[in-house]
Amino acid sequence: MLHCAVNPGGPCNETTGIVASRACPGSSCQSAFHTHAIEWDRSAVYSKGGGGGSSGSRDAFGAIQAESYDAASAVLTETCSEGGQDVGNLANGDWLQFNNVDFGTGGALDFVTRAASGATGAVSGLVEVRIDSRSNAPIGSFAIAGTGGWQSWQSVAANVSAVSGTHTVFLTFTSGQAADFVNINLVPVPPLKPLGGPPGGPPGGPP
Ligand SMILES: [Ca+2]
Repeated sequence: MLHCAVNPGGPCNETTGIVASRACPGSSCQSAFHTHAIEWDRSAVYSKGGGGGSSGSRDAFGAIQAESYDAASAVLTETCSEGGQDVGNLANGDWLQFNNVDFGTGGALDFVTRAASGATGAVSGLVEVRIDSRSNAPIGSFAIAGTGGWQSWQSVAANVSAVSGTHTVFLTFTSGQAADFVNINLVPVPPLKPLGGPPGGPPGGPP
């Protein structure tokens, strides 16, 4: 019988506990501590929520929910004050992967991300946009420091170099400090538009 976490309820269904009971050899079960073995499959990668991914292609000119990532480092998803969820616990070395993002016929773009940061003091960091591989050079980036809170959202723009066609998009997070420095809600925020183009202008529209 396994007991854990909180009482009552919780993942171990307290006070009942989970897993079948068995006789305790040599002593009364409630008279002493017992040794248990737990098998933990470390070949699988788990994340807390999110990671639902998407089937088919994503429109780079529509809103991509940050929490819809296809793969990620150790991050969490949480309730977002703007509705839905956001991705938090983003610190140096973290990353989010979005598969099959269709940039259409291309052109340089204002890539606007909805971000918040409760970072304080000297904590800040860089959010970089990379295409096809996390080890490729970034095509654009923006720096962010505290916005006044982890749910104080701002639209932050990065100018990204010309991209066309369908790509895997990575957001990578770098900072000189170990602390979490940013939460992400939407990436990008529509309208993703040609550099210098009219707000809401169509992709490839006149500058
Ligand atoms: Ca979201």
